[in-house]
Amino acid sequence: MTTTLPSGRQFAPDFLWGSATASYQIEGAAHEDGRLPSIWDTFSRTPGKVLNGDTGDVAVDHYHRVPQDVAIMKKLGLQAYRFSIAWPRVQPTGSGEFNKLGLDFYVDLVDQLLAAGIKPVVTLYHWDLPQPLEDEGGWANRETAYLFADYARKVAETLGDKVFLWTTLNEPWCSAFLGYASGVHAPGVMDDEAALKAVHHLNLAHGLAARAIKDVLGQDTPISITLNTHVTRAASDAPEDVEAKRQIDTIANEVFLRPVVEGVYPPEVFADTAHITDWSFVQDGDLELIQVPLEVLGINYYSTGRVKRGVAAVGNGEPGPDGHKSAPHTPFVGATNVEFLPQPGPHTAMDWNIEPLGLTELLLDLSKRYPSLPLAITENGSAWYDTVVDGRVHDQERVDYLHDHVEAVGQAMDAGADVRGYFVWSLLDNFEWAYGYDRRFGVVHVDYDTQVRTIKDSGLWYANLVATRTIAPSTEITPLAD
Ligand code: GCO
Repeated sequence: MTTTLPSGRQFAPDFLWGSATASYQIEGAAHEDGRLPSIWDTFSRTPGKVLNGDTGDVAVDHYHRVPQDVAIMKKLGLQAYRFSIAWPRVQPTGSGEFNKLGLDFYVDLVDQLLAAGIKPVVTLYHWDLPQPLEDEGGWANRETAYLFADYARKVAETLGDKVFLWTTLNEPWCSAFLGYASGVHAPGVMDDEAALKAVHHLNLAHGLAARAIKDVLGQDTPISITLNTHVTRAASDAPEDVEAKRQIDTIANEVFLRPVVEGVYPPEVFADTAHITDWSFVQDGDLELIQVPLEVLGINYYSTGRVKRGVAAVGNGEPGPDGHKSAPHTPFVGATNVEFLPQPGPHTAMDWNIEPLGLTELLLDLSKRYPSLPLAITENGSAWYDTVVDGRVHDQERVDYLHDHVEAVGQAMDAGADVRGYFVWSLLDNFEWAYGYDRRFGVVHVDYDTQVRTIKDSGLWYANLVATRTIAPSTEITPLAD
């Protein structure tokens, strides 16, 4: 891939540059200092669920390498670092007793970040639900939302106002639909009604946790949520293709956006899913609880989709016509006769297409809908098969990808989008969920045998962007100042 967008753009000094990670993907120490299993510990130990049988037992051993990893962030000049708190490390069973060693780990991490001049951006839930809660139904059980708020309250009491921004949930769409509908993520359930209950209880958890944090730290405490808002286009203007897009937008985006920002569910979702549930699990007053003013809406963006009315590519988990492993159930619950089409153009190692201007389109759509709601790119990046050669990683495709997507953000801002920051996914190569360690997203390479970190060319390029606030050509890799 080469770059398709111009270089040279300069960003304002107050635009925030960071990187993002998640607890289960990087920490390791899965059985240490009181941490108990999450649904991802269980899922990754279930044969056939994760490529090569990989687990997060060790990951990239961040739990034991915080000083080293914070030093790398400082070397890259990062202004902020988005990380998640492992609920089963802080409150091992998900309810009752809290674990001081677990809380202390995050107090220390935050203190080290602040000492390095790096703003801590905390995600309270990035998919590692304590297993005992799943044993009681997990996100399909309303009680989990209340327990999440109790956990959020404790973390807020512990970390206090050292946290720059609180993010309640990361990608509730993945938690609900990959976890409870297609089953390709933990907990691996395939039950459409459970998935829709999970949608609602995750939304409720967001609202209850946001209120708990504000109750502890003050009503002006900055709260956010991170959504992987899908960018899906209709294959044609034919009404049936436009309807296919509408169905995907409803179940992938609107069932989170509308309640969180507007306090309502999209009415279409009730008709789309009437054959699955009557939504009686939504109780009076829930939507008022869910709608809490957001400081910023976090957006994770990677690629785009294209749909037409056709035959949904689901099956028995065997490879589908395009060679992809078809999910036994579609995560797009309620969407009928929607077929995802192969996307043209270059693709990453995740087989995701590369379309930077899809990010521009998304940011402009959201800023037009919600003009007074600031946005932040809380994840953007690409996976490639990187190798270390003579102490360097020449990941040109990743540099090209970052170059174009950062420019795409700038173009949205030129057109009026209020974007406050950009977090590259990811700081370190890490456990990529069902793909295990096979796919590398880091701007820093990790040798999984030795845990040696090597800053990739993409990390050097990103560090120069942060330092100069200017998009250099992707062929210009500037060594770090000593
Ligand atoms: C997500 C998660 C990350 C992933 C990244 C690449 O967006 O799915 O937030 O944990 O690792 O996006 O898939």
